[in-house]
Amino acid sequence: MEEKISKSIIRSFFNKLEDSLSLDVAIVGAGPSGMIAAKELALAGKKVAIFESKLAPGGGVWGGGMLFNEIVFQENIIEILDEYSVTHTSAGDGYVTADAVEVASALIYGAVHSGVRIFNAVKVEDLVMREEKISGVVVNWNPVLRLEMHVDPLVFMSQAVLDGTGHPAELISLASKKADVTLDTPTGEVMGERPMWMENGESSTVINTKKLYPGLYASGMAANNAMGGFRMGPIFGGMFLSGKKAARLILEDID
Ligand code: 48F
Repeated sequence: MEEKISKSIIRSFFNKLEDSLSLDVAIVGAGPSGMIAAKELALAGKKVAIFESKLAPGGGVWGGGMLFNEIVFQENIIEILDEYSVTHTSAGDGYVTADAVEVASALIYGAVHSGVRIFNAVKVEDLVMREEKISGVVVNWNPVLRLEMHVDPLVFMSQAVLDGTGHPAELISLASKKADVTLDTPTGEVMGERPMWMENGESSTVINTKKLYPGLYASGMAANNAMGGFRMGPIFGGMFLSGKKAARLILEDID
């Protein structure tokens, strides 16, 4: 019995792992924008994996505003909440609230149920670059990195890589600093996130969602950081629309 249980886990995990070594899309970060994009891409028939450094996918959704676990959406994205069967309550003036835990779990289930593989506790520590194109991600167990163990990583190749790492825009920064690439931003470099301005941040998140270098795309707060957009706090419509746009852009390129 004990052997059977362990063998079953090892076999099915390694099948999943081996089958993900060559991906259509590698998404870094299981925040709302990354998970929305992942589901869209998987439903379009693409092989998609999300690499999430934390144990629990969901990014900044779980905690709501200052740990009050409710989040706000604009009424114009109710259609997407309905697509995920998330309950919402009118807050007036064109806004609705939703339970942050319900939203996070719906996004996770929506992605995995559509065929996305989520590798959790796995951190992307570097990018693969081939002939002026980002071609994959370099990963390691997050606990290994946190303990600063000297352990070499493994590599997953991918036609497209989406930086959904949120505020730090880790991959875009890495591409700019380490690979010395010129990004498709006004300065060619990471512009840096600006302070809070909710309406502006919400709309700019969607506008800033783009391909920044061949093979490398940004969504959510990573896109705002790269392009110098404003932050917006616990309102999430822009993140959802950013994920949808990122998926559309990637599909146009890799289809
Ligand atoms: O920050 P996050 O939720 O991404 P997002 O889609 O959404 C932003 C909102 O949550 C919020 C906001 C809303 O208005 O401003 O902040 O932009 O999720 C990013 C995820 O990426 C993971 C991180 O743990 C989080 O779950 N992550 C960050 N760096 C890495 C990573 C990395 N190098 N490798 C793997 N995962």
